[in-house]
Amino acid sequence: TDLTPELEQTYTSGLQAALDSGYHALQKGQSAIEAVLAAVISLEDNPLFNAGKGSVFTKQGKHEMDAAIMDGSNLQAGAVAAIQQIKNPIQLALDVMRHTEHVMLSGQGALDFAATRGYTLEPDTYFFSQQRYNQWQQVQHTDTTALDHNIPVKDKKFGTVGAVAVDSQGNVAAATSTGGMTNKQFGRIGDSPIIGCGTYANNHTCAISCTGHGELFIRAVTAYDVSCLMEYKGLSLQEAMHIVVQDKLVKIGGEGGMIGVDSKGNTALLFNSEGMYRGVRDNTGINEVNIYK
Ligand code: SD4
Repeated sequence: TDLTPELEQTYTSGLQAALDSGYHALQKGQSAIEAVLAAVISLEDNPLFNAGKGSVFTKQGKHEMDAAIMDGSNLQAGAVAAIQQIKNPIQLALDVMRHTEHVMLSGQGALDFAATRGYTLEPDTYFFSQQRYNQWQQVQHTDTTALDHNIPVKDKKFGTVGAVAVDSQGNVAAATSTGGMTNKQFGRIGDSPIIGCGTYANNHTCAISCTGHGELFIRAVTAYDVSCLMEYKGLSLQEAMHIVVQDKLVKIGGEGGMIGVDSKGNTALLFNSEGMYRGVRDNTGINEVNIYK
């Protein structure tokens, strides 16, 4: 691995903490939605990952975040796009789902809505991390929209965060949150908040959360494509995800990966990128965190 033992340990405990917060929500009898919310909030609050605190820098040196959450039991969804200064974008996405008649709010409109729900704005400095700043410095004066490729440890994994869960009722949910891509254009929106692209959940098929080069994930309609392959071709989650990640995305140069779960509790975690930090926990005793290929 290209990580120092210390950094490796920090990533591992960050992932485990997120898994635990999601799992404990389920143990308390909460729904899959509450579980993915808890897991993603834990990752947004962790500056190691590219979501909430620790989000990457835009070309203008700001942090613009996207997030979405979806309930597979009724196909309800909420999303926010290109928002600044919100500590937990995934919470705001859930509020859009629960307290508006809309699915997605962006920019200032999303912030106006947040104010009506009692959110306060964090200063830009809250989102700062040296690692993301260094990354941005390397590409700031170019036209490159860097993937998360250039951090000092030469880590080529993406930092977007996501969670999928199934609860005891067989309801699935998915949540994704991201700062997007380093040096992205002001106003650029990635796949994460777009239902069916970076995020999707449907009890009849699966819940999916993606990370990777968003433009390609939008064009491939990735998350819904996995669901479609299951629904209309009768494929298993693993088979469907394999086609999308290892074949369809690869053919158009779409680097990244995804995590998924179906209503029976089958899971799949696949990527065509150099790596993907990931973990699984369930009630049969499986509790695994993996930061290696
Ligand atoms: C995006 N999919 O905005 C995200 C990028 C990502 O870690 O995964 N970054 O395109």
